[in-house]
Amino acid sequence: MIPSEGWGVLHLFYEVDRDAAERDPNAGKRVVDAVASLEADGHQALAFVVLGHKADLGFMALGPDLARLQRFQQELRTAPLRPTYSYVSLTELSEYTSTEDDERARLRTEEGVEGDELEAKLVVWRDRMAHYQEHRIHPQLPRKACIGFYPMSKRRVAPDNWYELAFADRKRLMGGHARVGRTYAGRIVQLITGSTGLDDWEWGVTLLADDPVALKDIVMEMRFDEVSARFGEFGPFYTGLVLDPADAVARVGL
Ligand code: 76R
Repeated sequence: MIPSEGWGVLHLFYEVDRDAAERDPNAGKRVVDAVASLEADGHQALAFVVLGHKADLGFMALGPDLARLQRFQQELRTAPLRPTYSYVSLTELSEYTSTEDDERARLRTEEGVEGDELEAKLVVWRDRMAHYQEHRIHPQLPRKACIGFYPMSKRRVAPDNWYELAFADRKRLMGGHARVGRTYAGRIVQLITGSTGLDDWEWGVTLLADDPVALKDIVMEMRFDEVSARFGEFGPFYTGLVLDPADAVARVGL
């Protein structure tokens, strides 16, 4: 089941059924094999141990085929794992990304560039955007030490109903958001995946960082940004340590 645009994304959280795990010494290997076989089929997965009692173990799995992702989910169900939470989303392009006209206007007003120089800068810009968009829709998950995941929505309660704002206002507000975000380049890799109509919130936010302080800082700073301050509504937050799958299952007693 291949969506017409974007990849499927599953965030899966489990607690270990200790009694069943004791009777099933091969369970850890089956989980590790399930991850390896998913990856061999052209999908990606991150395994992580979860801090706090919301879960023991988590996986973020993504790739082109929803049926293949469901098979992975089903393979994990044969292990002594009790599901505690899950989230379903698709990678997507943003409707607020700068257009060529936006960039042309920015180059004129902010950089004072015209003519051939402007056209040359636009060629570079187009190439960078093509890469950027490709990465957004078909992300390659980097390996970072920490993962944060939470679902969120935009508020729909008057007078702060995001969906009643004009496109130009939403775009301006998202521009401010992106400016804050870009100051975290190098510290944070973010994946915003769309789940409107697919799961209980509108987006899944996945943050990857080597330093957990970066997870805390970015969310804190964004709370002061108008989009999050006025319109952000948040679900549960999960924080995990990303490990090789074999280490992750061993750490939780599988
Ligand atoms: O097109 C782009 O990706 C560039 C601009 C951009 C958009 C459109 C962007 C940049 N984001 C966009 C969309 Mn984001 N983002 C979040 C959160 O905790 C919170 O308050 C919010 C959770 C974080 C931490 C974050 C980080 N972003 C979105 C959307 C969809 C909105 C819509 O369509 O209505 C959501 C829900 C969302 C939420 N954002 C960035 C970041 C960072 C770090 C960046 C800079 C990325 C970069 O330039 O590489």
